[in-house]
Amino acid sequence: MPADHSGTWEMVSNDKFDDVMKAMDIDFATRKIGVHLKQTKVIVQNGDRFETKTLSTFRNYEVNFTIGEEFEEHTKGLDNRVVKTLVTWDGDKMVCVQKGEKQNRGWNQWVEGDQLHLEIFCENKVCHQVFKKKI
Ligand code: VLZ
Repeated sequence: MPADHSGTWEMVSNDKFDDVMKAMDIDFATRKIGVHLKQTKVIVQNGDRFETKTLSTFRNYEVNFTIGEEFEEHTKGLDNRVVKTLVTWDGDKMVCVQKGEKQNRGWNQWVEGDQLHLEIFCENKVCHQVFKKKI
């Protein structure tokens, strides 16, 4: 049984998101707004199939994937690149590798109690986001 990431999760902290946006070459104006957003993560999990939405007042980001199946991801509204994405399980941790122009790009996501943790990395920068499960 894989870990259960499903639910609606509300952001409680977002450490070094600006650094990661900068590493992705996201422009100053977008970063100024982006860094203050309270993101909401909506995850629907059906076995190995995931539908995810990251929502905010400024921009939404949607990505759907199946564990173990590489796909082409368009990071629309984020840094607008095309990457080859693969998500796998490392125990209860979800590990995502995004191959493309940027080195060491991807994210790790795991659940601790009623919190969802997400590390987003790009080049030598790491952002740590924490979300709390909405009841
Ligand atoms: O997360 O890929 O949870 O499956 C941020 C949008 C989206 C709002 C971040 C800010 C995407 C826009 C992170 C300002 C530029 C991501 C996955 C794991 C989704």
